[in-house]
Amino acid sequence: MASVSDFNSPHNITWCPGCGDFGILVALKGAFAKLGLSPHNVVVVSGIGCGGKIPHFIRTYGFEGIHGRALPAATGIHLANHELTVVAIGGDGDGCGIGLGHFMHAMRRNLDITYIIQDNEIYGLTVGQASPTTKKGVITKSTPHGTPEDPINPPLVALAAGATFVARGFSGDIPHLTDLIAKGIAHRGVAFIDVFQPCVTWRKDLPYELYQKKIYKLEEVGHDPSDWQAAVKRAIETERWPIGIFYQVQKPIYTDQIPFIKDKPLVKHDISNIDISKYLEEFM
Ligand SMILES: Cc1ncc(C[n+]2csc(CCOP(=O)(O)OP(=O)(O)O)c2C)c(N)n1
Ligand SMILES: [Mg+2]
Repeated sequence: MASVSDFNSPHNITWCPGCGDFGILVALKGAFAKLGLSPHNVVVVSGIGCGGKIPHFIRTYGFEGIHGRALPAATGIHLANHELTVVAIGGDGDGCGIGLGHFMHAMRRNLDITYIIQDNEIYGLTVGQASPTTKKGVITKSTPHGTPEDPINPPLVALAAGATFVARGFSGDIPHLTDLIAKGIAHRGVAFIDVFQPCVTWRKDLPYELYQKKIYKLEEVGHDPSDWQAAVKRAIETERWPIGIFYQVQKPIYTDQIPFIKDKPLVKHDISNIDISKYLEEFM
């Protein structure tokens, strides 16, 4: 059985000192180890951004795709071999800006994959523009008078789109986040985890201390994760910021409903006797 250090990558980490991505990386490795997964059974798929570099910093199979497209790649990998553990991960810009359509469709499909948003409420890699999750009125490089837009609320999007596991974590509480990611991966169906992740360079107005002051844990207030309406009420709270599992329900997963791959992943089917020459002729 693999331990946390088995997931250590030899590459130098290029995130800013103090970046919340470090906490997410440690929690992700911890969750893999906690579940007894081995590096060769796991694929971490990202888009582009500071957070999107994570496949380089963890020793599993990995794929750093293009901006906003972590989920289409993760979907393809999962449909080719659903015996692998597939974790898609990316920034708030990646998932709620250019990738928002993919985010919603992945949630409604109930693929048995996990999707994590590294939510620092800023475009980090491109040096500090407002993102879709930046709160109204916040001054950034691209919004010198404060952003005039209301933000997207990722857990609410996931709940509206039909996700069967919706949670939020905090990169400054690694044991809690590790447990949340492990529960998300263990969930049979799509699991979405929004992670509050301080950007110490471009969001100095949103430091660890503010998260610590505002956050409370859903499991400590008697929240019922099987109640969708209660989950929505928690997701739209603004005064205090709940973390933990908002919602979890069991529904048939995508691959169980496709007879050809239900019991055998696509990659394990014998294709040696399939003649595709007639289809190729069309393009010759
Ligand atoms: C198609 C395309 N559009 C825009 C960009 C430029 N770009 C790179 S990263 C990024 C946003 C990064 O923000 P986020 O996804 O929140 O990740 P973070 O850097 O904050 O972790 C953008 C707009 C790109 N690489 N590709
Ligand atoms: Mg970001």
